[in-house]
Amino acid sequence: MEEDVVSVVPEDEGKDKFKKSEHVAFYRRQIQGPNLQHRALLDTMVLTEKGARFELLEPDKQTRLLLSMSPSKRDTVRILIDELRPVKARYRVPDVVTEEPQCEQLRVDRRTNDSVTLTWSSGRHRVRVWHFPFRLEILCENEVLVTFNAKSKLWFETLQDPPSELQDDSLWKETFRQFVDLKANGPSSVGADLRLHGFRHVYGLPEHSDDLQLRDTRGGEPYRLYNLDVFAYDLFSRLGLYGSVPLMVAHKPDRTLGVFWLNASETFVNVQYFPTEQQDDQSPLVRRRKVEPQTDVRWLSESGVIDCTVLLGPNPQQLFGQYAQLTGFQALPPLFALGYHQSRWNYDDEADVKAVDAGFDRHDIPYDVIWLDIEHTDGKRYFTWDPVHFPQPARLQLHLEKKKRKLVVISDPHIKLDPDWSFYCEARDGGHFVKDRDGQIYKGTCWPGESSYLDFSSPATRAWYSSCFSLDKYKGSTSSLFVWNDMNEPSVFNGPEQTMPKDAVHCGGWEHRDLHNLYGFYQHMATVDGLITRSGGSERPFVLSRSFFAGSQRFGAIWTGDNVASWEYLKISVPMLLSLSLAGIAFCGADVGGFFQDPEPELLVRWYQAAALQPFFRGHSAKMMKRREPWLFGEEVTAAIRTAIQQRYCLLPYWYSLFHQAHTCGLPPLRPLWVEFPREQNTFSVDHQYMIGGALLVCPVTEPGVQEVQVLLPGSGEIWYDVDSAEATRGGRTLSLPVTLNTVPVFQRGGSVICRSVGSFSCTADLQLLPLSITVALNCEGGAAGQLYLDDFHSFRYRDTKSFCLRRFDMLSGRLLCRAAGEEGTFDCDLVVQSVTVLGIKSKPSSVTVHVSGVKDSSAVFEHIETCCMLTVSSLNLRVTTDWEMLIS
Ligand code: NBV
Repeated sequence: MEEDVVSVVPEDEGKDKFKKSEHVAFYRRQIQGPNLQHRALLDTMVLTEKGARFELLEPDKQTRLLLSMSPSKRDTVRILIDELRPVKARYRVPDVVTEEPQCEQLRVDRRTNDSVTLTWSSGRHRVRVWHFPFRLEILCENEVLVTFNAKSKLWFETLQDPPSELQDDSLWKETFRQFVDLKANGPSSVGADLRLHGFRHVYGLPEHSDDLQLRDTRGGEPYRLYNLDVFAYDLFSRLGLYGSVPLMVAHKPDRTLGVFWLNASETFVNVQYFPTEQQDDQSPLVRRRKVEPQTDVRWLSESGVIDCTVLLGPNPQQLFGQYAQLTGFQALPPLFALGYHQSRWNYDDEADVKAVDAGFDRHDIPYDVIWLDIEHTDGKRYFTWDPVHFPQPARLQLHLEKKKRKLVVISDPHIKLDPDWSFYCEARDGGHFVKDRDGQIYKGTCWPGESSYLDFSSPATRAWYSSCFSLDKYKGSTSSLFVWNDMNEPSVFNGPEQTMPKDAVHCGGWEHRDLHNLYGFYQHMATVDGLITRSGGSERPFVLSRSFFAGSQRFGAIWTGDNVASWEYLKISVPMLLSLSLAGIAFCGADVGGFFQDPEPELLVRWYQAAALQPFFRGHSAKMMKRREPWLFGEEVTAAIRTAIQQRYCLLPYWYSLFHQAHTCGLPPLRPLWVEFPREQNTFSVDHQYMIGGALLVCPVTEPGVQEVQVLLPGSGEIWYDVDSAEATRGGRTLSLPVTLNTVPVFQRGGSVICRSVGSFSCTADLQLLPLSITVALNCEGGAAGQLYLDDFHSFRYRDTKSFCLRRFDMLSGRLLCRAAGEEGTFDCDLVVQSVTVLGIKSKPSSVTVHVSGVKDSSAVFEHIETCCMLTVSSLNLRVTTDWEMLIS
């Protein structure tokens, strides 16, 4: 198998197979091109219910554009620019924006010869359009927040009819290595710049293997958004990886805003911070001239239109809500998907799967899902089973299902060109394949050899593909089988940059160039629909995808692809996952242990510890790597991994509640510190620590042989409680914390309440059987609050019949209340609270009493440990769905 991988990543070719920005013609044209002198023709303004429209004119080239601007009730402003009179339609990204925002009526606030100022809502926000040079300013009160076209970088190549002879190579034809791209529409690129006033921190634009805060790109590569299969990707790189989300998030102490550039073609982004670091370092004299902080960003895309939405926040929570409203909320995963997943390329056969499954039980390590990679199929024909190694797949699933565990199998988008295979024939005859530029079915090579690629951009193809997951059609599948979409950038071994040629043609005649970054998004969508339909619409699906775009959060989980078993890759997984989380992709994870190469045991342990505290938690490794099930490295390692996974399971009530929050409010479970501490400037660049929800701060150990870690505990008014020792530390300082191999530095924030399950899990289904413990961490005022969300953990009944339960815990003045939070659902269950621990109680109380539904129930058993100010009330049996209160006096 090693040979296979080497042939995919040949040594001599290595990373040269990927383009740098200098190799890309449209990028060169825009960067080297002149600033164009666009004018906004103010007299052409039309106000409609949807906002305002203006014509733009660029006199040199006589380019006429139409600018539409729509402010929404949720404080977003959409700026759309297309050709005024196009010779043919340009691609507009469908299916990503879930709901056209409700528009606000604009009113003219002020008009001069040079500009017109429009206002909406209570008059707090305004938009000012300048005639010449054309600028569009977005203001809040009187402060300009964003200037569109501040540097006159607006660029719009209008479509033309092809010339009779191709002259200029780069306009109609572009060559990279041996690959020739014939551009059906000629030059078609668009671009624009935005100035973000007062901001010195921008984030987002996943996926890149880099720090969380975006870098100044002067003198280096721009951020590239172009979905590519990059095996063992380089670290600290701005080149494209498997997925793209064109959302940039900017933050300063009093405002968070977002810029969403809805374009699915190859896109570059340049970032420039002001003052520059040099200006910052200059003498006080120079500094006194005070260079106002600002960030200039420039977006450049190969085709499509300019469709740019500015999300005005103003706080991080509102920003997440605005973005989710636009592109969709995180799907609520079935609970099992939040458990631990055990994968490997490949588990060899049914006996191997059963042995690994039994190994988890034998070693008392919980897990929920075992995964099968490409070798499970009959000759890399997805939807089939290898008849020798997996002769009885349904029986295997039943075996797992008896233990409430699941099987995930891979399903890639390339379809083996095999005229004797009914699946291939159906796809071919149904017109479901992408075409080449000559109108023939496109052929490329991938795992099965010569293959064709399903055209997931076609609704008919998606519907057909979805139907292939029905239990009667997908032989050997059962309702406990779930799916993994890999190679869906798409990866084409013999294609340019190992992907599909841009001049391939999709349904509707659109070139692949127009929608490249949407390919994986659409496969993910179709697979999810397939699983939902398979269950008659009642069960929540689980699908993992490698490629993604804005909005992929609606479908399920993504992971960061082919990483490497080294400390550096463990470390970079944290900012990569934070960046994804900021861009809405909340259910994300990295291969635990590293996909390629063999981790040393210490690295493996540290990776489990970190990933147990991240949303998607899967161990995975490449075929040529040594086996690494958790029990293969001696008892010390097994024990450390067992503890990490068991602790993850105990924290599931909290994780599940956070996913419910992501599903309803758009807030990601994994958050950079600044999201919770928006005014604390020293958190703005921190990306080796993070928050899980609002309550837990995590500082994973990502270096070998560490005996002490430095943990930044933000907020001078905060109290932080070490989750292991219960020891309290004031915030606003960096703590030196001694660590052993078993320490995972986690702190609970004073003012929060967390629910955990108590006991030993074998899989997530045990959550229903185990009692809960509640940890109340008091803040300086002696208060704390938190929520718990529950439902049946697998169906859509929470949505369709409101069968859910959302509880609130409030602690104030020694009184802990358990009540319904907001809207009441209809879900009831027997889960009980067994113990309550209160952190931060200095002196021993004289009594603790419990009242259930207003009636005094009993005096409770409690213990107070003075050294760590901890009160534990035990032997309780309080139904979590019933109202109760606890009085500590
Ligand atoms: O299907 C094999 C692998 C898979 O295990 C991995 O997780 C994917 O990222 N796949 C890539 C293709 C082969 C990579 C060399």
